[in-house]
Amino acid sequence: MRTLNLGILAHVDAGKTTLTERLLFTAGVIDEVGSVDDGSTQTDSLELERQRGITIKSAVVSFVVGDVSVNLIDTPGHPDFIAEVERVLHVLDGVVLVVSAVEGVQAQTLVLMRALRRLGIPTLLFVNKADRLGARDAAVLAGIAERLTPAIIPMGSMSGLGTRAAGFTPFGAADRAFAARLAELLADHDDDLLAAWVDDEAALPYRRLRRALVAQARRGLVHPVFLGSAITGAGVEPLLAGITELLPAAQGDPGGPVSGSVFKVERGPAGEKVAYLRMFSGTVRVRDRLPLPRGAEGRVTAISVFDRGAAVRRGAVTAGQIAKVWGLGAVQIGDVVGEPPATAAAPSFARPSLETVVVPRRPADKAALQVALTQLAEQDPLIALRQDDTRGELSVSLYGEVQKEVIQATLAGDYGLAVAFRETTTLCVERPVGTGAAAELIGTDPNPFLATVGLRVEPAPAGAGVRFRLEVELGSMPYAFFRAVEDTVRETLRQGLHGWEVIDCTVTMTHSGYWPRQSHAHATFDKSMSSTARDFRQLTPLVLMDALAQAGTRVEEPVHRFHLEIPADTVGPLSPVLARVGAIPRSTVLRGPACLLEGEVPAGRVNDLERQLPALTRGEGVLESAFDHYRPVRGPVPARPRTDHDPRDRKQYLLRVLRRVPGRQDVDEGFTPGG
Ligand SMILES: Nc1nc2c(ncn2[C@@H]2O[C@H](COP(=O)(O)OP(=O)(O)OP(=O)(O)O)[C@@H](O)[C@H]2O)c(=O)[nH]1
Ligand SMILES: [Mg+2]
Repeated sequence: MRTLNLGILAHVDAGKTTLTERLLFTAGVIDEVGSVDDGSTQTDSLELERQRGITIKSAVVSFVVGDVSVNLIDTPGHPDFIAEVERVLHVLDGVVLVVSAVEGVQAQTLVLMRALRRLGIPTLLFVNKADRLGARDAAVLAGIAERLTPAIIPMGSMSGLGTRAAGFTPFGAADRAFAARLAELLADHDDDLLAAWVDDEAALPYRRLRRALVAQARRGLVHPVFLGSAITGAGVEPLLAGITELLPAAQGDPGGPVSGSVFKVERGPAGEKVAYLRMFSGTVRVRDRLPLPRGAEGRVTAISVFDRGAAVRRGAVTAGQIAKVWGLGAVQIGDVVGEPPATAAAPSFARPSLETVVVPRRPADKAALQVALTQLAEQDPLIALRQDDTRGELSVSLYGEVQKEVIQATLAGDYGLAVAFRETTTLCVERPVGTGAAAELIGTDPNPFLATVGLRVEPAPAGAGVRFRLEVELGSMPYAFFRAVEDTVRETLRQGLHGWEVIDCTVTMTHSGYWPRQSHAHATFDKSMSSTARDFRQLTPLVLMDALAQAGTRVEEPVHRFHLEIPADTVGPLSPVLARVGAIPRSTVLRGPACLLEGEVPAGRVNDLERQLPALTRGEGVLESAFDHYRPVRGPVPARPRTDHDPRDRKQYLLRVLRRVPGRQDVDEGFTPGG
């Protein structure tokens, strides 16, 4: 039996969870279709999801159609939870991207499709809600072709649009127009087909076209579109058939080396960690010891493989499958188990652009809050828990206000902690503007550490992230020392010259050196003469911040692209508000009584605009926005307080790190940094 790991993606409220329910029903896994509005679906199982009627966490269910075992991952559509989508993208073999027939393509649909195309993930589209009043087919298909991708092919036609009787009829061999559209689309990537088509269009057999469609859809080159309704079930059977026919099965050799990826971590009833592992190659068995990143290891105590609707206890999980795995205490989301999978997990979406301080309502809860937030950060690393030891504050990164409410409700519901938030602030970033280099040599004043580290910092292209390179021989030092330098570089760059995270830069190690352990011939191990990884960890921040200060950085703020639809007569009163929140309209189009405005707005002001919109537009204004880029901050450069001593204040920094070294707790303010 083949396995297909399928993601359901869409903008918020498009009907992903309802469609998931309908697919499970159609495949015979459940006898009754649950409802989001009653809180009775399979995948919105969290208390909070049921209360709010939105998906917050990705959830896995499975079913079998024909000879394919499908693991379906239902994802949240709200932009505040995009991190959940990010984490599942690289474990998917294929995707159904849902678009509402009423609302059409939305900003979030664009964001998702862009990522899917960049990663080359085979994607079918499903135009949902065909039963709802106001459902359109031609206009929505035109919107998809224009805004998402021209490489689409509608797989059937609708009747009774906008009514409960809406029905979908798949095209077949007898539809000449369908065959002609297929030939035209598929010939783009298939020269033989093009030649045959040019030769004699009418003689091209439908079977040949269908074969080419399957091949190209499975490679993500073309995107078949189905239409229907998750509520009434119209079009869902053809979609299900399309999922097995047009999407590729998981590849991978069960006998190969172990390679897997952890895309979700949750806590079981007893607080134990449960890792969701997608296997790309090899087999993992109960009682296996698994190497994890960060030098950690875990011993598998139980495995549940997703199969025919549920996760069932098994002795092993093998290439292509998804399982819940117990026993990996040190596991974190995004961890690679064994060999790294072929598909690199570079981030696909923007990082959070907001930040807020979390304050316990009862001061005595501070320690408990820290434990709770640490656990939440395990499940969602992008909330990037930040502990400011100097001020005794805890802050988290956020995508938006809904995520903030969810964190608050989770802390109250799961941990019994009442919290308040300080004002939400914008998370800026720092980008190096030039090149800087610095080095400290071993045994040379004023370097008090037994290590030589030289680093050069250079700007990298937007979106490149932080890259670490070596200009010294890898064999020149024990690998653990290089590892210590690289890890510390990444850690140090979380707080740049102005306290913001440094992005998009290349750090090159230009000098390295160490003193080896004293050999047995001379004496026993003497710490004062032998380098350790700690020397490298402590020296690296000094060198890196020196180099960074030379390079210089620019503080940039996140900017959203917005799409605003308002009654034309409200443009006047709205304009000054747009100006006040720093929005810059780039285009204005009148469409009947409506006005469409597009432009840029600072991420930190989107919420402001959202709040004022209803009153200014009689409740008719619709705002969509999504992260677009970072732009240099205008006016005074905002600084973010550091959570530790700045390595540029060399003396304070050395005092702090040296006091942690056994035997040196006595160093006082009077010492000289060279000593
Ligand atoms: N009329 C109609 N309503 C639908 C259809 N599909 C979903 N809905 C309704 O649309 C609303 C949102 O549906 P969900 O299935 O929760 O949408 P979702 O995409 O999972 O939403 P998030 O996970 O929060 O992003 C619910 O009220 C559903 O009942 C459909 O085909 N027709
Ligand atoms: Mg949902």
